[in-house]
Amino acid sequence: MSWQAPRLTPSQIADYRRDGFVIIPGLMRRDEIAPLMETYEADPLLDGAMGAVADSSGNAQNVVLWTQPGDDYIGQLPGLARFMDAAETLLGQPVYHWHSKIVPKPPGSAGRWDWHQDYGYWYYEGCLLPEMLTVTVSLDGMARDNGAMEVIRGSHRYGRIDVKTLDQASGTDPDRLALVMERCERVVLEIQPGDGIVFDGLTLHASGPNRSQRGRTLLHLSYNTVANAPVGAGADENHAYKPLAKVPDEALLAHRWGKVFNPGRFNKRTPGTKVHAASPVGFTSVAPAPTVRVTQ
Ligand SMILES: O=C(O)CCC(=O)C(=O)O
Repeated sequence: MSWQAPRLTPSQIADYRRDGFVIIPGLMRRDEIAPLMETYEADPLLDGAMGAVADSSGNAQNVVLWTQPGDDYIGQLPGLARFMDAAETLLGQPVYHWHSKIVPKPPGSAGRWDWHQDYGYWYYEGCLLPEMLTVTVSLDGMARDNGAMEVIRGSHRYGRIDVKTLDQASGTDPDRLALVMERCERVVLEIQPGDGIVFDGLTLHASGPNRSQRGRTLLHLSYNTVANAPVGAGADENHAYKPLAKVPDEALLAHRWGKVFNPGRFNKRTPGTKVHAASPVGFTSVAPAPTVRVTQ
């Protein structure tokens, strides 16, 4: 196999440091993504594991989360060398898997992610330093009309901003957010299937409803530095340091996995509970938005 998975270039590293995010075209191949999308399209609730959190208007935003690596396709994703290498290059230290998510927006779904910094929540989960980031891959392409992710360029430099209750959900303190937005550019991340983004745990981000007839499905793989494993009252077992073995980049194409996901693969969520139990303000779990089979 002659294909080489991309590695960060010096100019991409410089972009990340300046902007708090960087786009990496072609981070996954479409034939690598295909088994996952075929499984999702055949069963958008992923054998009942798909959950949702309420946005500030109470709309369901679908999400499924996992923390444990494993020998299934989903379990191998966080360890893929290209993702871990990007995280270790940008954080400058060994990393471990914090958690990963699939975040679908079915066609016509209203759910949004209100503006937030991921570290706004991870702070309450016992991570003393904001040395955390997320590698995101678009599985089916995103644009303004299908709920593309948006970021605020350079917002990572403003440090941790308080999380506040926003009607039925939570998000970044709106007064502080407005001041940052006056000073920084808001960027809609319009990318193709397989393109990736890496963004800092302090980068403000959000996404809107899917007003299109196309799905919008993102894979988010979040990493923490080993030295920053959670401590104190907020620390929970799911996010504790566990070694993460690197998986060769060719593992997906070489079909070195059995099933797309094994039984019990995803973490459980109970509708009506706060997802971030340790945070004074969290996300409330609700029933998922109706899902439709996506045909494109
Ligand atoms: O998938 C998205 O649009 C954003 C997801 C997000 O911000 C999160 O999971 O924290």
